[in-house]
Amino acid sequence: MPLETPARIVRELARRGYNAEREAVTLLAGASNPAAALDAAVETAPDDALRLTAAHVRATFDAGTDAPAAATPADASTDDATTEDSPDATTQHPSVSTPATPTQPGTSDADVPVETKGSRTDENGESAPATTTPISDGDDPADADPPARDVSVAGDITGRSTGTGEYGDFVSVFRDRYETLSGKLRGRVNHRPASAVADMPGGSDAAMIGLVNDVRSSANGHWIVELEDTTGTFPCLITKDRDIAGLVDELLLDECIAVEGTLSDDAGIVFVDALHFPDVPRTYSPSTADRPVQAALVSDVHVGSQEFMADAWGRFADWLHTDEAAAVEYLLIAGDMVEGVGVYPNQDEELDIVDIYDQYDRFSEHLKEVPGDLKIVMIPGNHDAVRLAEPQPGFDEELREIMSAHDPRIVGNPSTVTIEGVSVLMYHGVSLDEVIAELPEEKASYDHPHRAMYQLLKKRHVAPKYGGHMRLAPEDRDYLVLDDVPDVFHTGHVHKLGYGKYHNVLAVNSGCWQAQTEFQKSVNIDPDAGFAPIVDLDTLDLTVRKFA
Ligand code: D5M
Ligand code: FE
Ligand code: ZN
Repeated sequence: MPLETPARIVRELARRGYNAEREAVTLLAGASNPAAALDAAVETAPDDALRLTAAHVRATFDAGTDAPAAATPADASTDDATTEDSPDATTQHPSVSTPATPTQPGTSDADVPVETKGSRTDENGESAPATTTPISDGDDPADADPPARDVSVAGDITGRSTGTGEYGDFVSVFRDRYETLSGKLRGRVNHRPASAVADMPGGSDAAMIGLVNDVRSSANGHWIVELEDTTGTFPCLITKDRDIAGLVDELLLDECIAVEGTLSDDAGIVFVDALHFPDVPRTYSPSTADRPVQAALVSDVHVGSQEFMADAWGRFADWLHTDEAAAVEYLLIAGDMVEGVGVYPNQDEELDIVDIYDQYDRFSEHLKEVPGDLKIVMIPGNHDAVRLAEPQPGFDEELREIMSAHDPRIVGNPSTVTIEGVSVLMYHGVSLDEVIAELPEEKASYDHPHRAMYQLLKKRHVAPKYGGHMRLAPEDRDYLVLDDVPDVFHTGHVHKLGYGKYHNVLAVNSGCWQAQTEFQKSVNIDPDAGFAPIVDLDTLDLTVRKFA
């Protein structure tokens, strides 16, 4: 097998039982005879080495076994694009040979199917300096371990599930939802419990905080929103001619809101003047990294599906080995690693791999194509082999073992992971289908999935509406609440690329690596496949790269 691309080198090293430093791979790719250089480097490495370092490779070069074909490894990979089996490598493949050229084919605005809400950078302005190699200092490469990349995790159900699915669990989860979210609203309204509102004199000012229990229209076209708190329920009337009537179509059952208004003369209903969502403060100021470092945000790989785009994934993995991607130190994967089995009716007709464990084996092989020093974080999705009900715990021991090659951090769905001081809320996104189905087109749609994400931020809950698509596993608390505001919100699931900023929070729905399925064809879902959104963690700017 010719070893002209970094991904092939990584695969070959993995086959021989080695992880590799990114710089080691770059050096091997730059050798005049990569295969011979790889053989020599493996020879040179100590028997107990698990990780091939740049030092091992340099040692073989110094010994004269092989040498870089050109002055820089990057130059040496110039002909990669022509040897790749990509049908249109010249137009779509991000160049691996010329870092930071003024115009990158495949990364122009035309490739990005959605709006930019001011968060995107100039496509080239933020690429990593071509000359930096942050992985090793080069002076003392013998012990050049990558910098410790600290990933801290919050809100992860993994190992903490206590739910038995009994009625009492639902009571505690909704009580916790109410407690947490009403806390966000308490300072803004002078609210009374439902039971107390009923006892107030007619005509009083009245405010309430509750979970939306029902929304119905009255005979004359006004809206009656029934709110529930821990003391009972109370009806609230929103008249159709008020501005706030425009917010009624955003309401989802079970979300927490506050209303202010006047009690009717018979004290039977509140006439609403103002409606509040828990929301993210407009002035929210996200944290950023204190060095130039990037994270790639992907999801929905769907390995095992006939439509999994192995070539596009391979190009992405190759690109991650280039100097241009040197600052990409994190890879976050927001669910649907594999296609799974029995997820949807007739899904088996489009399976390439029918056994779920074989799917994870193959996924793991594809994951090995990315640089071994990337810090990988992953959560499961609805196609993965964990319980479907949310919050979903991270993969079990058997699956972790299969995917252990790059020592990924495996957490539940949802989880908030903090990298370089930036908190990233990772959520697969099943509730997005619901939000898009229920809200008017301009507020949430498959073409603008980030707008549906804005709604979740506004409601401070990743899956407000219980029932329908969303299955809830009741736990002792509501893991789906956004108690803290994240700096970045990362979802997938709907297979559409979309991103923008909501009250300074960067929302990214990351597309997929699966071409259109028969089902998607039948319902006109046109997936955005083969894109990798790359976030600058020091500025929260986003660049989208296309590999399909
Ligand atoms: O789902 C990808 C997207 O496609 C998501 O918006 C749900 C939708 N989808 C895909 N297949 C089906 C079927 N069979 N029924 C309903 N909705 C579907 P993902 O779960 O990531 O494959
Ligand atoms: Fe998916
Ligand atoms: Zn999904």
